[in-house]
Amino acid sequence: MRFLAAGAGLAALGVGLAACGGGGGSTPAPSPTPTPTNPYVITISSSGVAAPRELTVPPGARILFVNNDGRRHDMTSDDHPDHLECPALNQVGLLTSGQSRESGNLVVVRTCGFHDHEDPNSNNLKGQIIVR
Ligand SMILES: [Cu+2]
Repeated sequence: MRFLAAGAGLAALGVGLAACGGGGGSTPAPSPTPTPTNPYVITISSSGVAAPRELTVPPGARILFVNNDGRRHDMTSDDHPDHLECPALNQVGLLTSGQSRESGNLVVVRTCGFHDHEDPNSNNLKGQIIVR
């Protein structure tokens, strides 16, 4: 009886190993935590040009400004120098080289001009965000 019991035990163990081996290779990797992405991005290129120059967004959107230029840019709402048109844009502010920052939520349906406060006459650094 003792051998029989031992044999049954080994058989059960064998089945267990086979089942385990069969599924071992296909275990899915844990999915990484999703990074929040903002589809509304204005990028200042290495040649100091902001693009896109015109961007249409729904009310409540935030705009991510990315500074890929080698120098800093102070991105603010029109008008200059008061910056009162769309105050949420002023949250972007000073971006050093390589820095990026989001605006506040653009909740008012209107067109928001922006510019580099330190270079207010540069058309390369001006643009419009249409909130509608
Ligand atoms: Cu300004």
